[in-house]
Amino acid sequence: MAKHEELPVPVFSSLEPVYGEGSQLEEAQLRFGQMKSKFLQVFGHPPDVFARSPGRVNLIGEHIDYEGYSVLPMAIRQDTIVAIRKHKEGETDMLLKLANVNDKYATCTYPADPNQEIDLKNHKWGHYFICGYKGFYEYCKSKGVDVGVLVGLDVLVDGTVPTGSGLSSSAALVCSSTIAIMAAFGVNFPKKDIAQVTCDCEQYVGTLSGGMDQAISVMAKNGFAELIDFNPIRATDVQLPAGGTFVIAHSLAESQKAVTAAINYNNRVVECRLAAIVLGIKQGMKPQEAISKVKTLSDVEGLCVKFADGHGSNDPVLAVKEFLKEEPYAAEEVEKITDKALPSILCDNPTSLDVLKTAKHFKLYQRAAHVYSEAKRVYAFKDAVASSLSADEKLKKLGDLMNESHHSCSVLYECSCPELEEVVEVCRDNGALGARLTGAGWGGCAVALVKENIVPQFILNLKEQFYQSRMDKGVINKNDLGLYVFASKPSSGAAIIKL
Ligand code: NG1
Ligand code: MG
Repeated sequence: MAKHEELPVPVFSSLEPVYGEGSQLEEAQLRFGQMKSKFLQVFGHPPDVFARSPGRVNLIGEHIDYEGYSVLPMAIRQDTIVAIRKHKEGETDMLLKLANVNDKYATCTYPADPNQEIDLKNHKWGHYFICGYKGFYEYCKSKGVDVGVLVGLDVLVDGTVPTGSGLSSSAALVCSSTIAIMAAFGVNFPKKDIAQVTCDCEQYVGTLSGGMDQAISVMAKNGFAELIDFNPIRATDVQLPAGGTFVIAHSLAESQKAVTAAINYNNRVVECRLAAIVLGIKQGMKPQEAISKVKTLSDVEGLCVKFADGHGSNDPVLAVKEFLKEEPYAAEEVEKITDKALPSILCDNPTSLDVLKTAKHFKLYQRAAHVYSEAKRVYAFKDAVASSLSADEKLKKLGDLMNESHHSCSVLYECSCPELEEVVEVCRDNGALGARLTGAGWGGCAVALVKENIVPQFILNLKEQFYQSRMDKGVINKNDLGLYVFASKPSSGAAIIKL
């Protein structure tokens, strides 16, 4: 049997396989019905096909995907649906027309040209569709797949993943767009290839992001979290222990990923790259060799052999302590070690070069210590799940690892913010076994592991202790509370739906 990730995206002719039954199915029926009529109203034709892709919550493994390390997310039920219609031959309108169910997102139009440049100075929600559009054509070209002449596309989008929340609304949109385009052109590809293409093409919006969000959105399976490995992308099912539930709680600070947070995010990616190069050189690589070969901290992990912990395993965290200094490095200090100016080290990527315009110093020790320790926690989490511990002991261990992860994100990686610290604290005070920020951070959501039997009371307490004062101040509307704090089960991945 072909491996799950080798299979193409599943195609369904009804909503049940994706949305199950009960209220979730009813909601979905309503959404698809509304999309059909809105599509007809806006474009004068019905859509050919729909694609959907979910958001995700990362349980553990933060800011390490772009360093080549495995992460452990699960898909959530909130998703993005893209309805699409490919123009027929004879329709001369060579445009991609993008409409959104949500009035907040104005209709936008782009040329039907896969080589177009995305205007990063002028951020628009439609840019994410264009990422997928470019990625689709690049993939087809690399595989020699002929999809015919360029034609216009009509597109309608409906997303329920809260934006700027660390729940990957962006990847849900890029993945559902890419898959909808595939379906409109009558092709389908292995899920692992789509995960790679969407990961690469989301970078067109100007973030040096890793591949976690797209991988889980495309490859998730109902009922399982997934251990996602990179290079090549692979997903391994992780069955979470019984009796525990993950509760997602928004800090109500919006992480403006495409605008401001991208600066922080890209800054961390560059710091990790420099830390990796310096670690390589300190452990015997020639500067020129390190500069050309070392891209990520995982590239130099193998050099840390001297630091056996007494049990035969090597600990890169010890190498960080030995070879990097805790004080931030000035650019000149790094250049002294690398024997090369930073702009010429980072010249292979214009986004990295941009970071140098604002970054004045580089916290190599802290960033590398976070990445290596977080990578270990992901495996410890997976091992605990698979161990012979009792369900209660497992939950306790997972909670501890989540707490350690948060501490490392907060103190070493500095990707938290006061609101996230507060919501994490409130979760722990109310009996969470563990709580941590999830996603890129600098705002967005926390995820808490909570014993199933206390979940309703836990959520009530959060409402009282964290959200009530914000509702009083009008930060959020009482009726929307369910969008900001909710329990989540592992949901299914991307699908093509032909109704
Ligand atoms: P979100 O939470 O979507 O901003 C980002 C990156 C991930 C990963 C996490 C941090 C994108 C598309 N995704 O997620 O690849 O690095 O931050 O673990 O930028
Ligand atoms: Mg994102």
